[in-house]
Amino acid sequence: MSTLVRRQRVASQIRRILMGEFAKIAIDEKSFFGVNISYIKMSNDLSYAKIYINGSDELVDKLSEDKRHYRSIVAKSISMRYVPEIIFLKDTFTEQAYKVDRLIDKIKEERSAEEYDLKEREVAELLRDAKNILIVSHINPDGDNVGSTLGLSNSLKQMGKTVVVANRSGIPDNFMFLKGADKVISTQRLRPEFDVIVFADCGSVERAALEPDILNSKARIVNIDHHITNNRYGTYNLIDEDAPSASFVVFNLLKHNGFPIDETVAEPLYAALLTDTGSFRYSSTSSAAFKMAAEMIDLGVDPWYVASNIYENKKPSQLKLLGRLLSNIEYFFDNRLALIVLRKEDFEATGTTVADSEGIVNYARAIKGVEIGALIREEDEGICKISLRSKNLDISSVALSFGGGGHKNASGFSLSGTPEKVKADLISEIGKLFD
Ligand SMILES: [Mn+2]
Repeated sequence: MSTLVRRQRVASQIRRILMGEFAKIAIDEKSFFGVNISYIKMSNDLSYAKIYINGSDELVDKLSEDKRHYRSIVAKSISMRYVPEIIFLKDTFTEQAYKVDRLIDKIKEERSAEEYDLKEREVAELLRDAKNILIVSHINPDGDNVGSTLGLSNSLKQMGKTVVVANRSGIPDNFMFLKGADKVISTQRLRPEFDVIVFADCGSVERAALEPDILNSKARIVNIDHHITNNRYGTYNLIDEDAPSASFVVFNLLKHNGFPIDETVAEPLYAALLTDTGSFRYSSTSSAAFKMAAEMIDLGVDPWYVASNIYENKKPSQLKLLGRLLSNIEYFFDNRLALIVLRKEDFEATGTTVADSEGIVNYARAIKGVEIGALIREEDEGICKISLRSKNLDISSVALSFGGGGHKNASGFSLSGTPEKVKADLISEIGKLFD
């Protein structure tokens, strides 16, 4: 046997014996918990073993004091004429490697922050040079869509730009109090006359449902978003996945580049932040979210005015719809999935429209023990829209598998088929998450 092989064999025997001993001690002695031998260096003549310990200085001192004891333990379980002397040393290599790793992470972080700042400046320059700007978001807009598009538009208008905000499905009633909401037009009424098209809070081009002549015009596309699933369709993609709302991305763009931010800009941006964080409840509610909210309030935003307009403005017909669906919630997988199906006849019977069901899926998630809440909403011509909400599981993968997108806790997609067919497909896909 070569001496190298022999050295390695003895080293691995010593490692096994000592690790076994450490594990025994760790039962009563906390400082031994998780202690590890990084490596063992045997002298050529096997007269001593340097044992590198991944642990505190105190621990290595303690081991060194008892090195004779450990040598005798090794002697009992190993058949050698001369048992190597044992020397315990602190393993500083692993520690250093860890420090180097942290350093590399930090450099990478700094570099990507620099890249982001650069992109922000490029987008600002593009907007500063543009004359005609179109701002859009996705169909059936939510608060973040409405607020980020209006906040951006109100600022750019103060810079003398011609700005049009358009949405295929119009603005929900409870956001009509925001300045500029009454000026939003349908995407079907647009003409291809824009230098720049800004998409805000819109994960893919298709969701904005722009007419082909608008989309294929020479306009450059700015894609401002915070969805992880955004497919980076813009000429410029300003995407901050850690942002609590798209309005947060807009706010920083305006603030860092000295664009006007008065109350008429702050109010829609705040409304967007409020709604997208679930009134500062979701895990996206970072300290940065509260800092932005504080700045908005300093600019004159009245939180109760905004919240009461958005949340305490329901029509009796909406509550009728709510009552109808609450009594029809279905449960699957030992109540881990709660499912609401809204059919066309539900809207007809209560005199409501699809827009009146915004936020309804949250009732399914709000139930004790439920991990995923789902809403299947029958829309036009055999198309269903599915909204998913989870407490902790990542459901963006389910939405992605059906061609949709979103966040970890809130995702959605559309499928063609009857509600019954869609329901069966959805349940089987969600089942995979519970396996
Ligand atoms: Mn959003």
